[in-house]
Amino acid sequence: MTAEEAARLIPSGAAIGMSGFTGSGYPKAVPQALAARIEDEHAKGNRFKVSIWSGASTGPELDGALAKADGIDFRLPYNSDPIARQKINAGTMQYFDMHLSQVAPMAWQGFLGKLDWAVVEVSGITPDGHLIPSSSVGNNKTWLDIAENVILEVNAWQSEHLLGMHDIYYGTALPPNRVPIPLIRPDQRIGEPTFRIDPAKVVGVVMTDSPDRNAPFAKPDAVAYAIAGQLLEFFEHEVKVGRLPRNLLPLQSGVGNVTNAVLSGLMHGPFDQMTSFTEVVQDGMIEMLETGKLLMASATAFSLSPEMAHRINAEAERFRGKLVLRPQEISNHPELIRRLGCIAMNGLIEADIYGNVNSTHVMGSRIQNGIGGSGDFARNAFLSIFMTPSTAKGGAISAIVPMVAHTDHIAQDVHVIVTEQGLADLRGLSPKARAKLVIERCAHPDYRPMLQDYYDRASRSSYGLHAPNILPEALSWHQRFVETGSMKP
Ligand code: 0RQ
Repeated sequence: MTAEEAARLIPSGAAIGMSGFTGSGYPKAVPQALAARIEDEHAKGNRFKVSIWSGASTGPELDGALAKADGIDFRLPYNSDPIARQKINAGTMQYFDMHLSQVAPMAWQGFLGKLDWAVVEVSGITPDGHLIPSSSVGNNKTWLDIAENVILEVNAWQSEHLLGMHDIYYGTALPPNRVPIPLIRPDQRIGEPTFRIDPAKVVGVVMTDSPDRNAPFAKPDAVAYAIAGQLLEFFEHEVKVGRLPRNLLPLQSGVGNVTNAVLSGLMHGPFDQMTSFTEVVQDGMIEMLETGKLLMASATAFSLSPEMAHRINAEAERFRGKLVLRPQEISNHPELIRRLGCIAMNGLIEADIYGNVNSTHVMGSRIQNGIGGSGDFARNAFLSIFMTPSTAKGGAISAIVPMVAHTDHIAQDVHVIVTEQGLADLRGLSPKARAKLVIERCAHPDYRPMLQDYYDRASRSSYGLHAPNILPEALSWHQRFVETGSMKP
């Protein structure tokens, strides 16, 4: 059927499980047709809103179009769309930001309510009625299993040679019937190459031919390279003292400028035969696969530049043995991250002198994206690293503050903090020892004396001297930014 016919089937108030993860594998036609329908209904004075559940961020044709139409009442679990972000922060869209590994189990547990519809992009349908996943897996298995009605978008832009790259594991169960997940190596396949689907639930199939939202990567700047340099030196040191093997441990890397610079550093560094157990495969990883630096990568989605996406589509067959795409409850599963001993590398908004990290809320109240998989990995990794430029907004904001205005990752889950200024290895240190290192190594010189002064005065007057703080002053830097546009006095 056409996308418009499919969109006409979905009523206002529906909860819809959409495919899609970091700009890949999301449906492109039905959400836009639904947004147009919502705009029509609103023009007639009728209320029309839906709830959107996804894998992670999607694209402008989905979150962007529906948010612009004021059509989203409730959204989970991760968003990076600027229009949706603006609506969430204006208080007109409800948003439930949650750990990505927990979405599927929570959906089965019924905590999220009933899922009425699934709209899922696939790259094909096999003659025996199985679905060939496209460029992300995300929560699709769960949406297809639990939704009452299913609409499929079959996207001809996605390569048919993706068949065989995915590993869809059907062995998860709820307590008390949960059993260990039999994965002990990142390259292992424990599931099936396709999704199962009850054909009776499929009420529509829409053909599309549209590319994923593949944004070009910004070339890493000097700050990103400085951070990457610090980190590579640290890895070499850890190998030398015998705390990491020569080929490191399975790498998890967040997306963005800085992590891309780290990947590019690893590409030219001394480590070989590395593996990756992560959430998204970016350009840097594909380049490392090509040179053999990286043996394989396991993830739940691609997040590629347009050129690289084109290449993967053209050469999917060649990469099939080296890439595994899994459901996000498996790619981000705490049990597997702990067992494999991943090295987690994620970005942050701000960290405090004691090592607590805020990944999500600017000035404690305005959501940037969401926690994504950072919590799944940080808590369970062998080594949990957070990286950031030491300042934001042209120096008006210090990324190192006396107290974070929102906490996503408690100090226990933050082993190492790296900025372009330096690296602080916080493992095994008391709060006071952590503060000394974070101020000395990570803070920008413009803010270092201010932090030292705060810490010195707190050490004299704090209610307790385990993690000294001056409560009325701890968040005053944030308040100053809100009032004056700068954290500087
Ligand atoms: O805003 O675009 O308006 O200029 O935040 O910051 O420096 O470009 O860094 O792209 O690596 O994002 C934490 C947001 C960092 C990301 C975060 C503003 C800054 C800019 C982006 P502008 P940068 P990055 C698994 C891991 C959570 C999810 C996660 C993230 C924008 O890493 O979403 O880790 N993490 N997933 O100006 C005010 C500060 C700021 C600040 C940065 N202190 N105050 N604004 N910004 N620091 C991977 C996946 O989930 C796929």
